[in-house]
Amino acid sequence: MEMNLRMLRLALLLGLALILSACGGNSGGASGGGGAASGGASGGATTIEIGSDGENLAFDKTALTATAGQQVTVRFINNSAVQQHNWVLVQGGEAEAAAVANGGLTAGAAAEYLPADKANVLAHTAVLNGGETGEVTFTAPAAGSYLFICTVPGHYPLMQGTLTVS
Ligand SMILES: [Cu+2]
Repeated sequence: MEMNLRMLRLALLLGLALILSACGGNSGGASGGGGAASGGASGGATTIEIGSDGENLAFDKTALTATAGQQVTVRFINNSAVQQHNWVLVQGGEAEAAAVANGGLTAGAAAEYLPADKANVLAHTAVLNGGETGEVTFTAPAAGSYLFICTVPGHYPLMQGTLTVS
């Protein structure tokens, strides 16, 4: 019985995947494998991949999405050969993000360029050297817009993006 249900669920997922790949649209957001109304609880876990944009001081994606309460893993790939980067998700707006970046600057490399006061740091990877990949898993916060930044000195003004939680 349990086996049949599993197979049925798998078949449904495969069917959904086929439909999604067939129509190519992405209107539903990026909740990987969640399934629209069938899942019940707050959407399945999802993994988001993001990188730095080569040697530019930029992320290769500036818009990410998640569902409130969803378990999110961000896999951040430092595509630069020489620059260090991190990925830091901030609670608040531009002012809070600037404060986190400035606090990180003051705290320095030994503190992973993170401020002493982490009240507005929702999630962060380690500081990654060129070519490294780091992951952080967190629970998506309440619906809203959240800035993500790199706090390696001098990068914050250019390395920003928005996580939209719905
Ligand atoms: Cu950076």
